Amino acid sequence: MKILYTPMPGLVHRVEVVARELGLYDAITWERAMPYDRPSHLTDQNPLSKVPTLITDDGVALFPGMVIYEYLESLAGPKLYPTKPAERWPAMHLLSLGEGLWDMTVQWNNERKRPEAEQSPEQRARYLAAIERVLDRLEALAPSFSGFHIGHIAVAGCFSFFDFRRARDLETNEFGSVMPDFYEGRPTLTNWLTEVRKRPSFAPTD
Ligand SMILES: N[C@@H](CCC(=O)N[C@@H](CS)C(=O)NCC(=O)O)C(=O)O
Repeated sequence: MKILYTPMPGLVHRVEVVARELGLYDAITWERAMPYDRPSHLTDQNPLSKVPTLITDDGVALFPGMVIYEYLESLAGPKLYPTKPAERWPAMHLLSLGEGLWDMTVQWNNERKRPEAEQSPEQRARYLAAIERVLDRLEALAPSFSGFHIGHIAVAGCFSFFDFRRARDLETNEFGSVMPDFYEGRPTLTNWLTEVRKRPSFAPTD
């Protein structure tokens, strides 16, 4: 099977963490695709031109990330999706928060990448407010986090992108603004992140 994705130095993608946790990383051909360039090797498989996209050995293209995680779990699990209802649905709640956080961050980032005259400050503020609300919810939930499951990967994986993006903003100022420090004022979440990201599966590939 193959996964089309966008490797970046120092950034670990959630789909990579899932593949490592399930022992499938080496069974996958990892192929670079830049979604905003709409390359045909990506759009032929996923007309939305989004990464990650997985192509099974039978030639079925799977996306978005949540479907890929479930597919990988079906091959090598059960491991990352709790099976008892009392644990499963809170884990799914975290997965939804983590995926939504990612999507909202991508939208915020895309908005600030547009030429300044075309940007909508209201829209940017709406995205940012949603991001902050999700993070506040995660801070409130963090004391109850236990074990390690797909919801935790979805949440912690966002912070790999936050670290990457904020460091790059501070270094290059390429979009004329700096991503906020999303750790600030969220000590419980920060402590949990520090621990969970010690897992070998969160180490960047390069
Ligand atoms: N929720 C989606 C998020 C994927 C996503 O936003 N990917 C971005 C790159 S970080 C992308 O492909 N953007 C291209 C576009 O939106 O046109 C998933 O899990 O697959």
